Amino acid sequence: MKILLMGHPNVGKSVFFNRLTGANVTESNYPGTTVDYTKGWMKIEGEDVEIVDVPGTFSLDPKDRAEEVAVAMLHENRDAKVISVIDASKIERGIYLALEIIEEGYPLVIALNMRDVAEDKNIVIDADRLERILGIPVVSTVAIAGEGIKELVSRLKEAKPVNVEDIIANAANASTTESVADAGGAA
Ligand SMILES: Nc1nc2c(ncn2[C@@H]2O[C@H](COP(=O)(O)OP(=O)(O)OP(=O)(O)O)[C@@H](O)[C@H]2O)c(=O)[nH]1
Ligand SMILES: [Mg+2]
Repeated sequence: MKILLMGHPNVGKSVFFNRLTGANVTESNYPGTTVDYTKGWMKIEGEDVEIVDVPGTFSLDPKDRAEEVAVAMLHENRDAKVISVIDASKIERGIYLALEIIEEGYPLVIALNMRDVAEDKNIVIDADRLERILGIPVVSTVAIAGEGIKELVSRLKEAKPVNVEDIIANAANASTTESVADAGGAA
């Protein structure tokens, strides 16, 4: 199995990578470019799994060479699972990339990283609710402290392709349920 760590620049992908892999990592130059990336290995339930620290990208519509490499790496690995690392304090920006990757049919889990930074800004994200809407695992993490990493790994087996139409339907349902609940509460 191969796992791609993907997300915006500076969201903690490499901290995740270092926590997941051991000493056995190799840094390579993506062919024909000056863009470097790192890959390594870990064992999950006895299986050797390759982990790739993909260069940061804001979207799948690349704006520079590093983003081109990130998108190419995704497309070269059609059978990979993706750990989508999102800065929980800037979730509305990060979720867009995750949705693009979901739309292309990749099985994905979301790490809502930097929960500590989000909390400092009084941002609290209901990971369970987001998980119900997206239909894939969403785990809050603080990568620098190792928090949530084990849970994230244990839930990788639940990563599955989801239909964007289903997500839209779930989101519509969730907001209806919420407004009904709010109305009930106010009555
Ligand atoms: N407070 C806090 N800082 C974090 C957390 N995770 C990572 N960081 C810090 O955020 C910065 C960026 O982390 P990196 O792992 O280098 O981010 P990256 O996604 O690999 O960035 P690029 O390789 O540039 O795309 C570093 O200073 C990390 O120490 C977290 O959960 N909480
Ligand atoms: Mg990095």
